[in-house]
Amino acid sequence: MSRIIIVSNRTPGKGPAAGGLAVALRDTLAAREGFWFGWSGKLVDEPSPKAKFDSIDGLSVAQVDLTREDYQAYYAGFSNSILWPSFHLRLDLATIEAHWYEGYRRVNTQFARALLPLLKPDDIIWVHDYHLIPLASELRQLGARNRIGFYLHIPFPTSDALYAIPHHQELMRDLSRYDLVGMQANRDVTAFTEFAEHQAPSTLAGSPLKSVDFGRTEVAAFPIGSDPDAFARLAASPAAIKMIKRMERSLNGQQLILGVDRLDYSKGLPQRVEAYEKLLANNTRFRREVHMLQVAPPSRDSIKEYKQTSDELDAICGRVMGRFAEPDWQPLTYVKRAYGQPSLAGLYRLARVGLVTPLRDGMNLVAHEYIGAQDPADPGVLILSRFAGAAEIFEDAILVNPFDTDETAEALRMALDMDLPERQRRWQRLMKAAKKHNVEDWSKAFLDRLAPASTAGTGTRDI
Ligand code: ADQ
Repeated sequence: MSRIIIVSNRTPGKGPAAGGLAVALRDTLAAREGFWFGWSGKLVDEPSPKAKFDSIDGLSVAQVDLTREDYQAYYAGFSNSILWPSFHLRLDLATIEAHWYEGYRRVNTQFARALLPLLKPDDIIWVHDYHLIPLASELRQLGARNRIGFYLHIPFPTSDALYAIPHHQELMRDLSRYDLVGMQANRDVTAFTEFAEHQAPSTLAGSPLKSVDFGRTEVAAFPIGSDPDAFARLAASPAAIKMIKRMERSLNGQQLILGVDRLDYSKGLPQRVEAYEKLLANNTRFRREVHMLQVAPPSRDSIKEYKQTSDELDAICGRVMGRFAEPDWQPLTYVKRAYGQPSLAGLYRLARVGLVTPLRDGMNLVAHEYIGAQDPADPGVLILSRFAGAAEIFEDAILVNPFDTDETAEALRMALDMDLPERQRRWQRLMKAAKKHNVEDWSKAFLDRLAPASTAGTGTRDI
């Protein structure tokens, strides 16, 4: 069987990981031969031309270091200040600096040069996410003939947003150098196809690219999932039970509304707290009866837009506290730290409402995990944004437009008032869907499509 080489911006680190990618892929690699390639997390003065092998929690990883300058341009700059906001349709939060693109390509070239000598001819390469769109182009230029697949964990933008990205034509050509491009949802494949079929003239003056040939690249939706049975087991583990007991003591009979996210402007956190504020303002009967817990560890905090979101969230949480808190009742708790999966599973199980309301999200694994952790005898209710990829899978959640805080407030009221038979009916269907879209089948489906047994390792692709 061919080896699998996973490539992502960062290799996984030790201990609990707050990123969806690491959580999802660690298990895939544990089952196949191969290694995980990516940035070590170290910043150095001179870029390392060769990768260093290491073993992290039994996983074989090959790592390169980045220079500070490249990190700024490639990671904080082009990837997270241009691609991330644009792909999430937040052009208002994008910052464009022309020189970042050179850094983005330089790091992709560095990755390709360091990876190439480690490859065997029949290795299957699976590249992850927007940081590494040019990697197949770079590897093919160096002569690699392996099957190479790309998976985009975030949404694919509409054509308008794509046109706003500097060098978008080259990026699309880069995508066409993959054998398989996987997306989270049908919505993303539709957006991609629209661009590929219509390809309006380049907005880049003087671009040599007039069109991109996607003839040999297959593009399809492979919705990612979690391991819902594992979350069910975790929710009954000693660490989860400890967390549940602690929380039950402090809740003292109040119903828990729970949000768990990386602190990111795509997650719609200020809107979410505002919806909760409206619930309390419009329904006095819920005061003292409910409590909202938002867990949101900071991420990418060197980027100014993330700091702004954090400040905005601090302000709105303070406002809700000031407006509704009483000496013996706090309407909400906002925790800025990461928890291990067992503790998270305990929180999920205890929560009467899982509030997952991103403004736009590739999938959203928290929705999957929340469903997995519920008690079948007394399940909670999932409120889910229509703009998460998960909405294509979880039709039995209460689906909301997260920009409409009145609608989300009403969904909260409905969820809190929902009777047990209705909660059970909805949860059973949600759990069935979560099991159908589990992470193991996701990676198997992608790899089977990338390298069907009959073609694996034949290196048939032109370069
Ligand atoms: P993320 O934007 O990171 O992932 P998400 O899918 O919700 O979003 O994954 C978050 C993961 O981090 C979950 O597994 C969750 O348990 C964990 N996590 C979040 N907050 C945590 C906390 N406080 N403590 C501990 N763990 C925490 C990107 C895309 C998503 C896509 C995933 C996977 O943006 O749309 O679903 O990749 O493809």
